Amino acid sequence: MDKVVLITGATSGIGRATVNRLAGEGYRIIACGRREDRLSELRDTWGDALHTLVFDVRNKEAVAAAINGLPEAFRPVDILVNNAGNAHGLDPIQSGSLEDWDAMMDINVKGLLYVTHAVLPMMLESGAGHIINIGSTAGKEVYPKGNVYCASKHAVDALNQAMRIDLNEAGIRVGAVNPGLVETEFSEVRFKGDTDRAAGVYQGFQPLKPEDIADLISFAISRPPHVNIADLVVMPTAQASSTIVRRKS
Ligand code: NDP
Ligand code: 8X3
Repeated sequence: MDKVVLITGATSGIGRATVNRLAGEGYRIIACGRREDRLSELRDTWGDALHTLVFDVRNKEAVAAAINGLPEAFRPVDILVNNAGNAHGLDPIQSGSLEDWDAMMDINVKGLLYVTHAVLPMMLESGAGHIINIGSTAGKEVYPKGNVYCASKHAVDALNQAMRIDLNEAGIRVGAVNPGLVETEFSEVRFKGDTDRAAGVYQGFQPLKPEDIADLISFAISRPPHVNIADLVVMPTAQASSTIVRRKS
C-alpha cells in the first residue's frame, strides 16, 4: 500500500481508531492533533509508517505551515479524513456560551476548511484524491439544546456536498460518514470533564465503538476508483434518531 492518509483528531476516539485500523492495513499515516504525548504513542506503535503533525485546526497559519512542511515520504496526501471536532456544551440557545459557540464553529467548520485548503493543492496536482468528512446525525437533524453543534455539523454536511460538486472536474472523491452515538471522549469534552455525566450518555444500550467508524472509513477508501461513497449515516441499533434511544433501565 503506497497511499498516504492524513487524519485530523488522531489523538482520541474515532480518529485514533482510524489511525490504528489504516496503519494496520499498510497505509502511511499523517496523524494530527494537539496532544503531542498521544501522537508520540502512535509514533511508537507504528514507527516510520506514521508521521505526526501538531497543530490546532483553528490556527490557519499553523495548519498551512505544518501541511506545507510535510516531508517527501508523506507527500502527496492521497486521502484526507476531516475528523477533528467536538461539541462544547449542551444548553438552550438562550443560555448558550459564546466561547462554546466560537469553539464549535471555529473547530468543526473553519478548522475543516483550513485543513482542506492546505491539502487540496497536492490532490489537484496529482489529479486524484479522496476526502472523507466526519459529519454526524446532528448534521441531519436538530435536537433540543444541540443548536450550535447541530449547526456546525449541518455546515459539514453542506460542505461535503459543495466539495463534491466543485471537485468533480478534478476527479477527487468526496464523501461523509455521519455517526450517531459513539462512545469516545466526545461527551467528556461536551460536559467539560464531568465524566459521570458523560458516562450517562452511553448507559443502558450498546453505543457504537470508534472502531465501527474506522471500519466504514476503511471500506469507503478501499472502493474501486469509479465508486464514491457519498454520504453514510450510521447509528447504534438501539438508536432510531437523535432523541430516540432504546435503553434498558
Ligand atoms: P474525541 O473527543 O474522542 O476526539 C476528538 C478529536 O478531535 C481529538 O483527537 C482532538 O485532538 C481533536 N480536536 C478537537 N479540537 C481540536 C482542535 N482545536 N485542533 C485540533 N484537533 C482538535 O471525539 P470523537 O472521536 O467522538 O470525535 C471525532 C469526530 O466525530 C468529531 O468531528 C465529532 O463531532 C464526530 N462525531 C462524534 C460522535 C460521537 O458520538 N462520539 C458522533 C458523530 C460525530 P486534540 O485534543 O489532541 O487536539
Ligand atoms: C455526536 C452525536 O447525538 O451527540 O455528533 O450529537 S450527538
